[in-house]
Amino acid sequence: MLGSLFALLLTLSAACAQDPYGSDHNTTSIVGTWSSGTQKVVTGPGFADPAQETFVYPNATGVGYSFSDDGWYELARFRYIANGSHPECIIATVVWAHGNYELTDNGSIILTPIGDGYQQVQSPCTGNSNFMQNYNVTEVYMAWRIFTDVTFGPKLHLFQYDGSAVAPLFRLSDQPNMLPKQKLRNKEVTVVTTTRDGLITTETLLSKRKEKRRDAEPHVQRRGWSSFFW
Ligand SMILES: *[C@@H]1O[C@H](CO)[C@@H](O)[C@H](O)[C@H]1NC(C)=O
Ligand SMILES: *[C@@H]1O[C@H](CO)[C@@H](O)[C@H](O)[C@H]1NC(C)=O
Ligand SMILES: *[C@@H]1O[C@H](CO)[C@@H](O)[C@H](O)[C@H]1NC(C)=O
Ligand SMILES: *[C@@H]1O[C@H](CO)[C@@H](O)[C@H](O)[C@H]1NC(C)=O
Ligand SMILES: CC(=O)N[C@H]1CO[C@H](CO)[C@@H](O)[C@@H]1O
Repeated sequence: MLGSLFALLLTLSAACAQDPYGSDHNTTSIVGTWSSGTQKVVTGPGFADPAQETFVYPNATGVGYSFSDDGWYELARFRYIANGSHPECIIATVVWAHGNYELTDNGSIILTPIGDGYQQVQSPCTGNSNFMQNYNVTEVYMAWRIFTDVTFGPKLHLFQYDGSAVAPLFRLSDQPNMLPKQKLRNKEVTVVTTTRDGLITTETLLSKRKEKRRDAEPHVQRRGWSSFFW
């Protein structure tokens, strides 16, 4: 179904070079707060505290975006990456980032982070099973469309360059739910690179300090992998 939707989009964009979006698009502005699936992953203070490099884990996986009317975006994502041959080695990642977005003339959307994003990785089958990384990935989508779902209202689709679609995003609010639009984590002074068990990671000093504290105080419980399954 998404495939035919996408074919339709391509036809539309080819047909109207002047209007890369097409007439069915634009039922509403992209400005607001959007979330996929069960809509549990939402940007803003309820998800990430960049200064402390912490996350409040949502109750379900998914992705959330907010877009402001002055070109700012925020990303929140919580997902599992399956391992076919070793199901017990499923990897969980939680990501927060923000920065500037651009709606280009050819209909694509470019999300450029400002460099203070971070990611927590829970990887039960590697020696370093729970670590924090810097996350500064530019996202480019070749097209975006907003349709109106009869049940859920405005629905945002982001299309990747390989033609696949990101899970549809439902609008939670026409206002963006965002942390302050400025650098919230000083990654320059905190970066340290380490290699463990063949895994090259860029860990932050803050997360290392937390590890040390945990080692020094055995009564402080380290958040384990098992706490990520409800
Ligand atoms: C997850 O669900 C529990 C129980 O419904 C609730 O108390 C908690 O606030 C939820 N957590 C988040 C991050 O939404
Ligand atoms: C659309 O424009 C952006 C920036 O100008 C560029 O990066 C991207 O490759 C273009 N996409 C296509 C399909 O030409
Ligand atoms: C983050 O990525 C953007 C876009 O590639 C780049 O301009 C910026 O310098 C990067 N910031 C850091 C701190 O690496
Ligand atoms: C699956 O897990 C095994 C055991 O840790 C690992 O060797 C392998 O690289 C993993 N495969 C993928 C695709 O991540
Ligand atoms: C009503 C509305 O939101 N219109 C928007 C349609 O899309 C263009 C291109 O993104 C925007 O500039 C309009 O504001």
